[in-house]
Amino acid sequence: MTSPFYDTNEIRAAFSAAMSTMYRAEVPAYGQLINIVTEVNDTVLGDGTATALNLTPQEDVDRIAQERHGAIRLGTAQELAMMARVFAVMGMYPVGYYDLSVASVPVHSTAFRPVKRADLAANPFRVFTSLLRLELIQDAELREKAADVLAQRQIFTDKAIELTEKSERDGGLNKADADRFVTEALETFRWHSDACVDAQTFNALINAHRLIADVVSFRGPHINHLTPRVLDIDAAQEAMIAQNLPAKSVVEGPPRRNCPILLRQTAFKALDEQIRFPQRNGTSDSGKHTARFGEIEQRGVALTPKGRALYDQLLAKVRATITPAADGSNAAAYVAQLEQVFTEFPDSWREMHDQQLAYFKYDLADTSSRCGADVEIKELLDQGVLSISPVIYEDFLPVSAAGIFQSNLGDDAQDNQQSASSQAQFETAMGCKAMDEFALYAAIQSDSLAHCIKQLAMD
Ligand code: OOG
Ligand code: NI
Repeated sequence: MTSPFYDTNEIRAAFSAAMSTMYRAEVPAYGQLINIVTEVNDTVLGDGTATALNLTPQEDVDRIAQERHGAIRLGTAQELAMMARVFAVMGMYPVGYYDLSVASVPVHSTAFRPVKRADLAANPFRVFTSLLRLELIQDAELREKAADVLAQRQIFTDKAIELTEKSERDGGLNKADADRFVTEALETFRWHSDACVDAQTFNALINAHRLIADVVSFRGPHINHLTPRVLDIDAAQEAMIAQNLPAKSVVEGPPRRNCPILLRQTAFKALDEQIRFPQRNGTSDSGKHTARFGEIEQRGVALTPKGRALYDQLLAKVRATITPAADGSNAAAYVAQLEQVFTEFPDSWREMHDQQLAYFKYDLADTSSRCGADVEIKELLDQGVLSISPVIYEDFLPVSAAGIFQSNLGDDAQDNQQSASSQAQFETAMGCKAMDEFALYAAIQSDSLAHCIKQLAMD
């Protein structure tokens, strides 16, 4: 029997496409970035360099042109809880927990994304979603004012809420409702140039922390960037610079490698945008805000806890000797140090596999082979019976995210002392638990192996 409901993967794909169209119209430089990425990806896929990446054609390659992530920052627990329900309608669930207070950014975050292999292959759209920690505003009066402003806003349309409830009640939405849902949900992410606080409050919030002003001063959590996936981020970075986009001075994450790991990211800096403040006599003051930027990323293999520990250890070792200066003055020295230190991280798929540093999908390369269940996997790989391809990393990196936040808050971002938050507090606010990313990757790996073993054992 076919389902009466529209596929959640289709809803997510439609939403992601609608968001891209909206953002392209709002931030023209994003369109420029998409063109750069498309060109670089076409080159890489066309000239054979992609072979080394060992991508799975029906999964990684097919989805690449539509692939992107976005980010929003929410103000209250209620907003986060409702947002989780809205994302669930599109088959997106919270994965992972990121405490950004370690980088003096007063938020904690999760990423909403599809979790199953087939759903990721259909469309991997993700939204990095942060919740403001208002308790970090030290001035009690300003803190109350901010809480009041947030309490008065409704970031979801009535229809978006109604359709979310309908989907929860019925177990899905039909095509017409799904189309309407996408249009209504999009409203939450739209940019509003009219601030909902006066200029004086805005400036007080900016002084407390630029991020607090960004969250509290507007009617909704405007999408602050949308990030396409590129297969060669260094080529894309060069093209950005050549086209005068204000690119960040270094690429965040691991160095360039033959076999990419985790996530490398770069961005162009936030744009100055004209905003208007309401005044009592009905006129308005104008001002400026920097909120929205463009970002690109190159994704590599997902690491196991062991691989991730090695990555964290090597990155910490680099950063103990040199951290990238905001003005880019030591960029070359930083990259040299990064490359040197990361020579310790094996750079072949097979080594990473054998040392259990990363997750892989197994495929039956020789479908005529048969064998018992007791054969070693390494032996089957050596014999060419099995082949491996990387499970792509679908999540984010806290040090990189902090770098992205900071480069877009202005280089004068305050260095406040902040108390650490906790995943439990975040989950209480959200009303559900965040899934463990490692468990999801491990399941993709073991399912693919089980599938191969079953075929091998068949007579
Ligand atoms: C989110 C920054 C994090 C990433 O790619 O690491 C992020 C934000 O600025 O709201 O998107
Ligand atoms: Ni991002």
